[in-house]
Amino acid sequence: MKFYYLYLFAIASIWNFNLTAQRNIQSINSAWEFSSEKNNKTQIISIPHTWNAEDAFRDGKEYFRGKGTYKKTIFAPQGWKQKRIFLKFEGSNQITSVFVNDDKIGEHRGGYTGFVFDISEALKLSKENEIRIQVDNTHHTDIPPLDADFNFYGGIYRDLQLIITDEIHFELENEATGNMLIKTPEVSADKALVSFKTKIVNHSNATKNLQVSVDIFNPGKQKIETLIKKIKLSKGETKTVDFSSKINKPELWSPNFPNLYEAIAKISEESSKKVLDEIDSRFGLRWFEVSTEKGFVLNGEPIKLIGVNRHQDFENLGNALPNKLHRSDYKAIKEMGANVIRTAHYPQDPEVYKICDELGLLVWTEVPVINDVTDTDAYHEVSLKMQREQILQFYNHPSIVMWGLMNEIFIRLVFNNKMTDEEKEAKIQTSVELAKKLEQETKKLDPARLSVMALHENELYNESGIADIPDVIGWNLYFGWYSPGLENFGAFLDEQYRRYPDRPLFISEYGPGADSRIQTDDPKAWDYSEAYQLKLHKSYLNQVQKRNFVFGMTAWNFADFGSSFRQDSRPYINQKGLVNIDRTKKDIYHYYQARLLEEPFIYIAGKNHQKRYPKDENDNLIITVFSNANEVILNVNDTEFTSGVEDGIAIFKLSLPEGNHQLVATDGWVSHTREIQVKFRKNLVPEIDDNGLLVNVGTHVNFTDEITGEIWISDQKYKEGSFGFMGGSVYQKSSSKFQGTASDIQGTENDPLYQTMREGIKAYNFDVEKGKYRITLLFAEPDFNASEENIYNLSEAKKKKTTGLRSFDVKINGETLSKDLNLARDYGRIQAVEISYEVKTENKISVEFGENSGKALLSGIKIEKL
Ligand code: GCB
Repeated sequence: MKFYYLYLFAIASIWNFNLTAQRNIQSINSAWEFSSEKNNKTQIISIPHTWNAEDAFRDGKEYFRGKGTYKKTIFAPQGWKQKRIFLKFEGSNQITSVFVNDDKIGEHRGGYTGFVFDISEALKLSKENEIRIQVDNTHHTDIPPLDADFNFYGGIYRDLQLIITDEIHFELENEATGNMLIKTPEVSADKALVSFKTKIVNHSNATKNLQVSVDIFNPGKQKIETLIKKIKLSKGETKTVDFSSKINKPELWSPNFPNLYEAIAKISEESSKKVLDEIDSRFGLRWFEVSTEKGFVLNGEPIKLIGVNRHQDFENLGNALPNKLHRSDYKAIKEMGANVIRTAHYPQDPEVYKICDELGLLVWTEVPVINDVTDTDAYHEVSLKMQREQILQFYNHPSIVMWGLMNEIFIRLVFNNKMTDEEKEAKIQTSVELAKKLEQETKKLDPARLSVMALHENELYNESGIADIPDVIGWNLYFGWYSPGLENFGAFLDEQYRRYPDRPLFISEYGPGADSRIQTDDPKAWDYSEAYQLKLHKSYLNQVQKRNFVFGMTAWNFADFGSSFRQDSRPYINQKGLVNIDRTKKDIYHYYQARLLEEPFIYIAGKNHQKRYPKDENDNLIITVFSNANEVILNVNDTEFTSGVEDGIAIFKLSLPEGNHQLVATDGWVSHTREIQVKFRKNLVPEIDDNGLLVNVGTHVNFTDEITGEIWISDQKYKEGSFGFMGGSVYQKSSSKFQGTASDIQGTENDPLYQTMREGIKAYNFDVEKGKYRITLLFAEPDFNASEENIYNLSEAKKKKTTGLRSFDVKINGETLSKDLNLARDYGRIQAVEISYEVKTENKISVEFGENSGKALLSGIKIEKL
């Protein structure tokens, strides 16, 4: 037994020796005691962590913004005596203060970049030390973002590391957090000039003779050069050590060939050659330019940039994601065929830039200066610091081609009718000033990449001169959504080009909200159907493809994301994603594959539209196939149909009998299969059973209840022998939005079912046969202007006036079953109300609505045979 212990000890010391030769980087994510101002009961949590993963989706705007405290003790061994100990944060939102044994070590402002604290002096050796980290995500007028359409989840939401170095080490404490800067001032197919800048620190008590070296490895991992310098470093001194190298016939980096070189820098004792510290970084060699004539040109080849924005949050996790999920998002983006991404409105996890380098995705990354600016030196300073941190920390990534300065900085101002003209002018001035400073800082640190700014559709950006500041402009354009007319998109671009012929343009955002539960073959703006999402994206892609002066586009957004004040068809979620917040794919994701992938691709749209309800055998149903071939064959129950493909879409209009059908689409190379079920509307009433017939009243879309799997089919007008409404009109809060009301309907997950309705309805009829039935009526009182403050609902369309309370009677086959039903009074506004009645009939059911005051309304009706 004794021998065994000795043996272990021997292994441990050898291992220790190896570790102490270089820096020791450990994650320190596990088992923190967490409490907050809101809930001071201590919980044990692991980092990445946010305290808003649930309440931002439950409490909306009221999600908790305040202070949270993380605590743990660490034992500092005597062996750390001649070491330096650092805490490295990859990101923590948004003011982070670190205390060791109650000594405040420092504070960092800003939630999206990394930072490092040196805790060496505060640690007590051979003792337990308390590390206390206080994080505060309270709204702060001096820290961007001030306001935005995403959640500001609080907490240490990215990895945390403990780094133990020798007393002589590469500097970690500054804004670059220890990154060696690798610049490529000149790259061509023949040669690349590369420079390496490191900073070394001597924390010991003596002057040291050191050797600093950089080993360069090619993409095949072979060492191609070692650069060496001898440096004398006095005690307490920090020195910059630069190297440069020329690489002949470089293996260039591009989306198709993401070749990565690697540099490993070491500090060694000059005499013994003992390695004291080591850092490494990958880098890539590429060059690019952009112009209105040629668009974006990478390594001499024009390349249209097409991709997505990506927010960093996820279902049930908020922003606290393991790296694996960052990776899987970017893999899915690459598999979609994208070649560019925009990191939405802020720098993302360091893992993100690594994976973009590896996969070959070009990157626009920006600081969270969004919607509004505070006119204080402190606000300007934090913004500039964020940009410095972003650039210095991510400098070496060849994927990054654009540094974003700000997003839609005038949007608050334009929609603010409480500000005076002078106040607005002052706001414009401070925004322009800040943009200039950010541009200057960006160019000072990195003259080689493009600076960019995202604008919303407003002339003020041109008038104020702010659009002239960066190298290129990104327009966030929502024609066909917030502004009317898909075709107005191209017209807007042409007008900009006519006025600013030398200004390369990028479409930094576009897209409508879409909900996988909502399906139709007759899409309309704001119906949240997947079909409308397809219509809009197809139109934008076509319009951009035609225009060289538009060098790229990024759809808004890769995934649905949390936005606490939103009241779309899923409350508190912005639904413009190509995939859902849980990353299940919407049809549109596959459409991009058909448009962008080079290898054969085929996909039958309608994963969530498998049950179809044509009127009868003469009514065609539409099967949409996405493909990048010229022609597609669709096999339906062993009969073949052929269709040409236009803009990635083949449309088949089929009249199929009732029942299940297997569809197999192929282009001769690849194939895709889908099952669909057909049921004629004309048979719904005659064949009604205990599963019932469910109608989504007041709308042209079908809605699937995700919990029960039931489909509420689109509404229809009553005709003898069938079913449908009589009288009234579709309720729309805004005339251009086929959405009903945008309010979050209380007491249900099926918001869209209740949001759309028929107002002034006189009756709903079913020509059933004799029997006993249950009739269920769904209602919601919509007259509550909950969403009118939503600045993102930019449409000028006038909102309907509140019509006040309403009261009506419900009669079934002449018998009054609910008298004086007053939804607001009896149940509350925007509340899901469901009332069922059991009735017997000889041959017909007629549900009549007798208005006492105001207009009757109905959101849904279900009839079951008992
Ligand atoms: C925008 C904003 C973005 C929003 C988006 C939307 O223009 O830049 O942050 O999320 O519109 O969906 O309204």
